[in-house]
Amino acid sequence: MFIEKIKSPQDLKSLKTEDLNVLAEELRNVIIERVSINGGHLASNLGVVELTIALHYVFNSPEDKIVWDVGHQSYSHKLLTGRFHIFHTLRKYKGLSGFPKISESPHDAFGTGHSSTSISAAIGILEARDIIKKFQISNLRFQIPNKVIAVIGDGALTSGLAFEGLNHAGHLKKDLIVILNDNEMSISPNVGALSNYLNKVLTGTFYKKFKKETKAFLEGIPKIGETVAKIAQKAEGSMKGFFLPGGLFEDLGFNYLGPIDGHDIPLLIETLNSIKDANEPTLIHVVTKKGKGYKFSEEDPCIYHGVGPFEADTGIQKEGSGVKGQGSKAEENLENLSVVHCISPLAYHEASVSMISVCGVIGNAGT
Ligand SMILES: Cc1ncc(C[n+]2csc(CCOP(=O)(O)OP(=O)(O)O)c2C)c(N)n1
Repeated sequence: MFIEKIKSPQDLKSLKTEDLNVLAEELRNVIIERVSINGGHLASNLGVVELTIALHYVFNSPEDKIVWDVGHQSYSHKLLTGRFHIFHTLRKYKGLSGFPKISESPHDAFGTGHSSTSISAAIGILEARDIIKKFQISNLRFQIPNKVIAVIGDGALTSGLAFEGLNHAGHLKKDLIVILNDNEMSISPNVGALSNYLNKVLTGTFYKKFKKETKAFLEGIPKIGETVAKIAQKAEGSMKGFFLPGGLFEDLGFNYLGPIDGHDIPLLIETLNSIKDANEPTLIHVVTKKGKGYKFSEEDPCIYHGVGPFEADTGIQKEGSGVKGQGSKAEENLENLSVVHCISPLAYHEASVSMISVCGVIGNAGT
């Protein structure tokens, strides 16, 4: 197995690109096996396997800082940064944390659990880097950071704190890299205006509308209009890149790339290589499938977001794992209440507080 030999991301870089898909399969198997025994976050982790490989293949952690938002998708990151041999201790007493933890590894750039903090945290690291350089501060007990990458899901991006970060980044114009991991899911399906916007981007609505309107406009120009429209149509391929999505992020001061297939490792590597030395804020819109590669979590990523122990072959949750179908009436009520969080912030708050208590009692993976 490749994964057994990877003691640090440097070892990963010695693999051929054609071996990386095999590595992705290995990572998925290790994650499914371990979560089925220890419980934990499953669907979010399975969705970012290829993205994590590509990030560590292109960047140089720990000098380059990867900041995982929420942190519930960092299992592949842990496995590729020298923690494979202790991965069996995941979420156990004195074992590996289920989230990035600064004291656990130099590769964990920021401790998380709270959602939507990654962009602001990444800006903080960049600011510190530039102050150290500007004032030539020496005798540091740590390496000066180089590039900083925030990886944030479309669910976490809907929070106000994430927008503060985008706003700040667009103002500072530093070389921040934001990876938007868009799987159209929060814990449950994502809702809201931003979600609608991203959905339009994915379905190409913007481009189609632009194309229709531009064609009509060009054709309306007397005499030369039709010819110009024909030329424009021929140039469609290249125009697509200019006029497709991302307007919202461009307006906030980001250079926008995407949407790209988040399971295509060569494409991810090529895209990351193309922007890694950019000196302006860049956002790459990556599209992934939550729960990817495991039948049960692909079919129901919501149930497999955070799970207690289960049978890996059948996906059936084990007795007392505290998830759907096992619980008391109170738990059922809380579960019903949690469904409401999509529409009512107050109900969401109440549901979160209640669910946190339930998670504590039943040993579930958490929210
Ligand atoms: C402040 C705060 N609110 C709510 C949560 C609960 N929570 C856990 S993951 C998550 C969002 C998950 O969606 P996304 O960021 O798209 O990641 P995905 O799981 O889809 O990969 C939320 C809201 C949290 N961790 N912190």
